[in-house]
Amino acid sequence: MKVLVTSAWPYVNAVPHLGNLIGSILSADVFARYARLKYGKENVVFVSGSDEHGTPIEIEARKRNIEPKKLTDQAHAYDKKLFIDTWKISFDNYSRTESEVHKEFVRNFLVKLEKYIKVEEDEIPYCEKDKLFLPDRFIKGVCPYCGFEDARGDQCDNCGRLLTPRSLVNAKCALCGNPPVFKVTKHWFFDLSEFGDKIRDWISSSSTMPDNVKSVALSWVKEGLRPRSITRDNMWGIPAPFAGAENKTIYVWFEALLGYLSATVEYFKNLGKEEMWKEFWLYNDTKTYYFIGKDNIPFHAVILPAMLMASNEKYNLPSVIAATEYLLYEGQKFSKSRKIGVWIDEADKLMDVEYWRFILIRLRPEEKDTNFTWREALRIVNTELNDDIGNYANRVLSMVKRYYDGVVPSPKEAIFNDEDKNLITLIKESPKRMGELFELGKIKAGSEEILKLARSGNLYLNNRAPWSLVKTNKEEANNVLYISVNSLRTLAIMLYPIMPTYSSNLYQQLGLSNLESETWDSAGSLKIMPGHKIGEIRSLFKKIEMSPEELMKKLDEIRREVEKERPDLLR
Ligand code: MET
Repeated sequence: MKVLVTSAWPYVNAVPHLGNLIGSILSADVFARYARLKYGKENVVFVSGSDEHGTPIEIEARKRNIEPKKLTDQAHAYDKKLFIDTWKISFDNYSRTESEVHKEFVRNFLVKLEKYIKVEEDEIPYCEKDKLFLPDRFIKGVCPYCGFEDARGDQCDNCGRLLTPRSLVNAKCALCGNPPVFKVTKHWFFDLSEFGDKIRDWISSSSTMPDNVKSVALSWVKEGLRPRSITRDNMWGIPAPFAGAENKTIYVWFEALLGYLSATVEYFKNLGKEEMWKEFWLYNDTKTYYFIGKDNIPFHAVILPAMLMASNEKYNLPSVIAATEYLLYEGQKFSKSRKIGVWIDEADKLMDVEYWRFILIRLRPEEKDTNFTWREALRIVNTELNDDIGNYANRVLSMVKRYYDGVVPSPKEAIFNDEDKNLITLIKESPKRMGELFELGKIKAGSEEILKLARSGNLYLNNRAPWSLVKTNKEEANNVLYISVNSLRTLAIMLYPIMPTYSSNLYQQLGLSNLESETWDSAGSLKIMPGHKIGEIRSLFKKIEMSPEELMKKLDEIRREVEKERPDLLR
């Protein structure tokens, strides 16, 4: 079986914040790391990239009077480094929509949709001062649904509704602020109307698609799918491949979505295995996972599948679209302009990145919007990570060292009692349950299994008290430590997708090496044998001794420095 893992392509014109990170890329990374252990490294490909076209960048470039590509080159490099080097995101390919492979793929793909493409005249707002059509974000105004003051021509950032420029109240040119006129221009439309039934049948029959995704897709279909314009009069973008559309570019969503395909093509091309991408897109025995924020559901659950269907190539449709709800920051929306939140180039200077990864997975807004608070972040590190997991590991390892000179004792199965057997069952079942939840896109729920196992292990030690058993009943003490040392191997493997370095550290303390060569399916077996010598012990995690107020104060200091270093586009 092949597994394709994708995460939404971040717009390159803003540094992602922690909500963006957990919504897409970090969740996808945790899943990809799990999938490699479960299905084998060679059967998993994880792609994403920078979404770098679109009006906001063209606006910025115009304001600064430089080429948009200059701005995106810098910003792409900045983001890519942050993801890969700082946040340990294990992309197989982090591409960009300016990649030549992508541009060529998009142009070839779109001409294949010919049957469903219509040319129509459309009235587009036009700024007479700037001599420019004003699609999407070139135009701003008040959202007709929620009254948000800063809505864009294509979508309201507040309520998430898709908009048309006509529907905006008090529309203004985003560059000069003057009201636009409406001018007639020709555009190329992708006619989605034929795909309503197909999308409904596909999504409602899926047993793996999460409910929030199903309900958005079905309500779209119910409202009726209409032709959507896929061309723009912008200069910055991929030139439209249609005859007569030489001066137009492709609307950013219709090409960025194809990045999932083109980045897979590019990955294998770079490996010199040009045909192999097809195994991930055209063969039946593949599962495809998309990790996105909820505002992106219509594009992934309706538009992308419709494009794939329309191409007539039998591409695999998404198996699981794991769409998160929103992460709030201390009760408020993240806001760049109001500096509410934490950004991914700041967070790593405040706290260990793997601690962050754990915090964010534990706060992943899986069922509902979730509030990030510093108090909760500290609780997660100090209680869950340090006490529940770290102390448990340390208790077990120290006892093996103290009572057995670091050598794992021999169990005697005939005298296993119920508590022994229960922990063995939990060792066996926890990774299995975690994997099943992960495969439904439930990453936070899956992570719960780690804590359940660690807490049960702690209780087991308390109840069985091996420190006194060693004096009164050595055989039972042997059993307890044999079983609990094995539970640590299980825990290390389960922790790996979230905390790759710390889990490897635990694995080494167990006297084992190369955690990445483990398999998920073996995580629940008791593979540490009697006579095995454990490694050197040290405490795994440290408590954070700062208060929320102190952390926030330090963040302010960090922010002042970081903002100076950001590339132009990201200031
Ligand atoms: N750039 C989009 C966003 O951040 C996602 C594109 S996914 C192909 O919402």
